[in-house]
Amino acid sequence: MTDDMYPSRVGGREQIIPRKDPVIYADPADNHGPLNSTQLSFYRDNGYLIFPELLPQLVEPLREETQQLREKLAGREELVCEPHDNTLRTIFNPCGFSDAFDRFFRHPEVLPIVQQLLGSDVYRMQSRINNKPAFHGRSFAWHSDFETWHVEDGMPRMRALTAWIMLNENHHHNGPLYVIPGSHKLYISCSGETAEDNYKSSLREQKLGVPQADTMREVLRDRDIHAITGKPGTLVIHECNLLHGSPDNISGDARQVAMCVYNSVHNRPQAPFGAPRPRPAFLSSRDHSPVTVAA
Ligand code: 6CS
Ligand code: FE
Repeated sequence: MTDDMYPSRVGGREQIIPRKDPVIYADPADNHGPLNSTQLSFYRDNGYLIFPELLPQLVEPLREETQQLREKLAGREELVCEPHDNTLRTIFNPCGFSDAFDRFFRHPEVLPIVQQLLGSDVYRMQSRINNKPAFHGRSFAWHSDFETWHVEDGMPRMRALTAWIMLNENHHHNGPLYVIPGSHKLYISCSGETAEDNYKSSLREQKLGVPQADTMREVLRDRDIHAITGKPGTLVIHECNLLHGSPDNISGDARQVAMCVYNSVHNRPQAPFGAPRPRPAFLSSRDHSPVTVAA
């Protein structure tokens, strides 16, 4: 294992340490990517980008496909339920089981943005559909995805991001994603230790890698919370270390999004930095071959 630049859950006390990696890996001399300099600086400063209603025509086919995946994957580990009942919380690896999702996450309007930000070819590490059912959908605690991927999957550096599309309207009442703009520049090294197979409970309710209240108070002292809302077909990109979470959905509308995690081919996982063994492939793909734009 190489040096651990972002130790977490390795027996220390919780603390905030600075990010040591760039946010944008695009070559500054190369201005051929789809994002302009205003978008690049927004992403650098805030850690996310929103493209309102970018691909509305793809929403209906992807919603139909979601319904089929529920049936196709019944009884498998890829389906994860809510913490307190058996309503569906997450469908993992839609890209592995559906051509429509596979093509969507290689779409010519999506993949080049990802490649520009990460400055390289990328592979798809994880994909998921988050369902947030009406009345039953429970919160996601504040967390950095990178913390989990580093500790449990062995992702060495911050050179990854998540792209996601809203499959229905995400509004203020159905448990939208909350982000803390700028928080991707801090790393929260957490306390605790990761037991074997932590993922079996963490995907229903994450308890490790969740910063304590005092730490969050410190983060929020000079930062705000922003709720990401939008119409169906809105695309969002968020940086792997951006602090985010979401509240319970007590409204009558589900809140459905499809997400894909892209990692640079130059940032392949090593042995986990704080867990006994790597998580299964449906959470961290073993196929590191670069993805290409769909025809
Ligand atoms: O486990 C994962 O890879 C993702 N899921 C959760 C609930 N937290 C960390 C990360 O976003
Ligand atoms: Fe997350």
